[in-house]
Amino acid sequence: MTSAYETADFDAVVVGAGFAGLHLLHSFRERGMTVQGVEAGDGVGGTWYWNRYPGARCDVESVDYSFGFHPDLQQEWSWTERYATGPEIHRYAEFVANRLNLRDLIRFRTRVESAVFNEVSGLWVVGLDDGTEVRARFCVMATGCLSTTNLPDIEGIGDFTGDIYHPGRWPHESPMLQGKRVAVIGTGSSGIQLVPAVAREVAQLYVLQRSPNYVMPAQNGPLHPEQLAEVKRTYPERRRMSRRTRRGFPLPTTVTNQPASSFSAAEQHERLEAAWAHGGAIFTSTFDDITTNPDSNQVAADFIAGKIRGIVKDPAVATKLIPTDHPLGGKRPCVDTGYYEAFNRPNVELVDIRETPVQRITSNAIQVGERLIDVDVIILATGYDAITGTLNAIDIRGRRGVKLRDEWCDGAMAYLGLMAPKFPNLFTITGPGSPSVLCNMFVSIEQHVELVFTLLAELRQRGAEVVEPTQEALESWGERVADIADSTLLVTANSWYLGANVPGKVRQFMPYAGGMASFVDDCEALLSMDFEGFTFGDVASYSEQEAAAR
Ligand code: NA7
Repeated sequence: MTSAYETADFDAVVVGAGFAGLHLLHSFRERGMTVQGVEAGDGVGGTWYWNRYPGARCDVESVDYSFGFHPDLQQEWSWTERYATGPEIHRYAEFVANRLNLRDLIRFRTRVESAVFNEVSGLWVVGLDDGTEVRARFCVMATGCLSTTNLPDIEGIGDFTGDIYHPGRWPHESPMLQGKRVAVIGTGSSGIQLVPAVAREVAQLYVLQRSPNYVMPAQNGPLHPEQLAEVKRTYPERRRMSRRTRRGFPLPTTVTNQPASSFSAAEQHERLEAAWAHGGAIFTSTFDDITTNPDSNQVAADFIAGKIRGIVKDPAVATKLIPTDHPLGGKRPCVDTGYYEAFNRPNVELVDIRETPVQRITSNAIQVGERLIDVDVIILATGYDAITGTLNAIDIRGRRGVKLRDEWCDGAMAYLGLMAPKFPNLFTITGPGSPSVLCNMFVSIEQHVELVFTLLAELRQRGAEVVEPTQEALESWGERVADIADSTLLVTANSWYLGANVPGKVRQFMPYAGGMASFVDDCEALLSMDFEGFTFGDVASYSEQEAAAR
């Protein structure tokens, strides 16, 4: 029997150098373990490395969209705006990598193609696109929830002779759009951020909308030094509180824990007005039943419709911008600066492609119904194959060669969002079955990274070599995740949370919708019951079981 430690190149391999990857690399090294990071891009930052489109900005407040695990990081870094721009967040990623001296641990410009568990050595053999392999005892997928683009299959798209961009693959040398005729297809968060930024530059902007979305104002502004100093002074408590909330950041006073029905119509309006003035997607938590009670949801949705009518001067355009096909919060609410206002500009036209669909793309135009719209540039703000897309793109094989993508073909689920049976020592940070995208991603990431190291400490404590969840634990977790989602209105929208945006993808609500505080409680309860749902063993016993099974 070969010992795992004799043949491993590293104790761990971490796939991805976004924020999860950076936290993991630091944490492995801090524990005296050897680790290799692998990253497809030639820099750190993940989402913020790739998303360099005009207007890119976070929809969680900057002071909360940052690491809490290292006291020096949060004291040394100073955010300049309430909601940070993409470039500022990217600079923050670089600051973290430099400050913690992580770059030397990462192989950049290298894509992971496969990860295969060797049952004899108990090692993960990770295949890279340069033809080499890395062997490690632990393999952690820190590949991000929104990293594989969803590109529409529109007839003739290959014939277009102008430029086509996706926000998540925006050229690092930003293209000149001045004076151009530009079409944006897609009105999710990316499209909604792009539109006002691009409208200022271009000759003509066509916004091709299949479904309108609910958009709430960021009410962004500079962060004043006194505000920042107060946040820094209270950071430990702020981080602790963030884990005790649903969304992973402290709640403003505009949020009540009462249903809409406990207020008169005038009080409801007053509260919604205050939430609108406060800004951000937390508007959807103004009453505690907005995402569970259709009546409450309608009150808030009607309020937004009124705002849209008040901002957009052309009543016909305003009507088209008002969502009617999904409840507020059913799709990820968008946070903007100037989206609705952009439709008052003479060079911006809303094109309703639900009413009149795109027929095809020609060498220089998009054909919508009978109309040919001449354009120089097409921006495909059509989203991502979320949560599972990147994991399924890697050939991940566990015990007996079982493929993760086959295990997930009828619906993806990981125990606590982190581990799947038959895939020992493989971890999926913010994987399906965890709060991930429904929560501040930094809180989701930090909680999951801690969970990894809690499991590794237990492994060591037990003198075991491999940890994996049981099939029963996975199934019961999957039922819990589905039950929580079914108790909300979130399952009624054709959202990427459900995989509904990708043709052929199984329709299944992937994130844990009970909120971060509840998820933390669930995890702690299971771990306190002698690590309920996990099995700890050694490689030899697995190999013997496998030999017997054959
Ligand atoms: P989203 O939120 O998935 O939005 C994609 C948009 O593209 C949405 O309006 C879609 O309309 C539209 N879309 C997708 N496919 C097509 C086709 N084939 N034709 C026309 N329109 C299409 O992606 P984003 O990048 O904006 O945001 C993703 C997340 O990134 C965001 O929530 C933040 O967390 C950051 P649909 O609604 O499906 O009718």
